Amino acid sequence: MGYKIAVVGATGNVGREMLNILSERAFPVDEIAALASRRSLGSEVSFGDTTLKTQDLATFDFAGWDIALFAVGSDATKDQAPRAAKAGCVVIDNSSLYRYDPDVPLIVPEINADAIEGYSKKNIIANPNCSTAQMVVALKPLHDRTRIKRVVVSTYQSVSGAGKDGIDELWDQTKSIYNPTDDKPATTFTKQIAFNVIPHIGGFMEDGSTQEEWKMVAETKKIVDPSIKVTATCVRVPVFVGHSEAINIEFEDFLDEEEARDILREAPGVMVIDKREDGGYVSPTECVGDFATFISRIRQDSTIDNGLNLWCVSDNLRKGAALNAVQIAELLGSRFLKKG
Ligand code: 11C
Repeated sequence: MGYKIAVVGATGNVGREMLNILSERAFPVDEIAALASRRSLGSEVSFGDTTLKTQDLATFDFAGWDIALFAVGSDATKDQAPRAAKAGCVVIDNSSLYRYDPDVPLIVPEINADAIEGYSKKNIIANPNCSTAQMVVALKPLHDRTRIKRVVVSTYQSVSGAGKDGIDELWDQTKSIYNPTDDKPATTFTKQIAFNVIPHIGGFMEDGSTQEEWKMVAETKKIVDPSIKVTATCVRVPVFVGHSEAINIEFEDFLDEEEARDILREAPGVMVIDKREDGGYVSPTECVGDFATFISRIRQDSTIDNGLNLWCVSDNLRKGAALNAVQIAELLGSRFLKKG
């Protein structure tokens, strides 16, 4: 006995991870549909030991399906998610389209599981941006101990955040550096990404910040606490998978680094790796394929009264996208949906 699950955008990086994670976590599935745009029709994707042929999203009938995990851009989501939701299928959406809608819960299950109660207003639940998801997993347990006033975060975001095109661009450009006759100019990113870093993710806002930076501010407020001030600088780095973040936190009261380490060790979804020796911290290549958000370099910031610094790394395709969506589906199933 299980659920009827549709994965929308099944051929993309996040869609494929959704299928992997549903299988790895033995999600109770009665029937599964891999949906894609017409462009990808006929291609096959793996679900555990089985192979699924993609079906056409535009004509798929969502009636009788329990949950649709959406991993397509905002335009396709705008066209198709309301149709699925109206047909009675609960949409868990990885795009940014509904995240700031007051009638749509924005959920990180370890942090604000109870907010899922409101899902039935639109039959849609939003999944946060990858850089926000891992940060709030680190912030919330500390905020519960001693309120956070302000966060200053700098991100080091992998190219997979920009999809398959981002991965291909880093790969092709890196090869072309060694073979200059095969020049690969930047098309997905605004400057060369191989052997470089780019302080620009998403479009520019009027105040000079980028959309990615704005998302980290707005989503942290919605998921954790609207009173927390966040300022972010988001940077693309030549890493294939795994976002890293240097986070500076100012608390209302003093929090000792040892106590912070103990709190984080006990926190759901967190793995602390923090030894003050060579290699006693996590880097992105080590977190690929893992479910955890890794925290290292926890230390007092002595330049302010109540400050801490930490380093936070996670697989952006997993906790930042597919894993969090599947965790939401698990939460929805355990609290609200009857197995078929
Ligand atoms: C990136 N964080 O790394 C973005 C990708 O709002 O879900 C995800 C964008 C989003 O480029």
